[in-house]
Amino acid sequence: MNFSFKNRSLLVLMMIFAIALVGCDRKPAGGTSTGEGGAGNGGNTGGKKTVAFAQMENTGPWRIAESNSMRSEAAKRADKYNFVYTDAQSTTAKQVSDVEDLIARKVDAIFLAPREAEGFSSVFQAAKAANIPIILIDREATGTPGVDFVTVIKSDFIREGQRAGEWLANKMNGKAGIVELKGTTGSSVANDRSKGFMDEIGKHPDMKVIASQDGNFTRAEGQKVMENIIQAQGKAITAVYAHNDEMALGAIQALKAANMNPGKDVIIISVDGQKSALQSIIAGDMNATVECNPRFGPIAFDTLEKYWRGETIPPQIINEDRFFDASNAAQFVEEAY
Ligand code: GYE
Repeated sequence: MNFSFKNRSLLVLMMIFAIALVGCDRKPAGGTSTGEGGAGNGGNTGGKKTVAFAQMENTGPWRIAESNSMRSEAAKRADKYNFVYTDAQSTTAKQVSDVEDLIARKVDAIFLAPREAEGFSSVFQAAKAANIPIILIDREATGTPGVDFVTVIKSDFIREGQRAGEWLANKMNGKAGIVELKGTTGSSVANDRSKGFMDEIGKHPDMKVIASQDGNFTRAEGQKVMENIIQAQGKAITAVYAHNDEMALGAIQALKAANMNPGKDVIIISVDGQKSALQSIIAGDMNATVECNPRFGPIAFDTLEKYWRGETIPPQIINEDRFFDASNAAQFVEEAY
């Protein structure tokens, strides 16, 4: 769908006319538009809409911050919404059935943070048939925005990987033995953070990834995987690129236990920007982290309301992220999660 600017303006004009003439916007799911805000069929909602957040898991500071942001934004708009929260406890199949249940219960809209990219096409179809908009937040899933789901709101994960690679190549003067600790296999974010990083370090022939393993975004698994890699590679390791702060903090523990010197002999860079990572930078154990903002609540609800008003929603909405290292960690540690 490649509209020219002129066509698009025409389309916008036509939409304004259509809204003015018919005086209706997109119907809330359930179809029972009441004229007083459309209660949908999400239970006895007292005139409010029921909006759900299907979370993949709720472990680690990043995800807890995301859940809290969604919850507190719903609370701020409690005059309009009832909020339903589901936790798939790190299982993609459970997340699919959570969404199926929400559709069966006829909620008015679903925010979905998909654990893996694949597996959601059947629920996209079911939601569409039930006229329930799904907005993806935080990760991508296979499907077409505007068709299978409204849009996806996320960070630019390829860019995050590139920024980490750029920073590391510079810090190491183009020469390093790198351990890559990857995020959950099958997630869009792990693929992209790898790709961006590899593209960047590929410009430097002596920047070599000597081990790359899945640490599932958790501190415990990051530590365990790092312990094994230290056994195999020892002093050949001069840098760690972890796909999130939790795994980087696990790797730091493993390095310390092996009497290696994280932050100095082994340079550590990761992604997220959680409070304990900034503290670790201040302490000199971690070196840098690319920010990935978990506070989706305001933008997620604003986007849904725009959709319901009939506004055009872009296929992707990309969050702006910052970069933290020893030069600014102290400045931002207080506001971190
Ligand atoms: O970086 C990580 C989390 O999907 C962007 O998942 C998110 C990532 C985040 O568990 O810490």
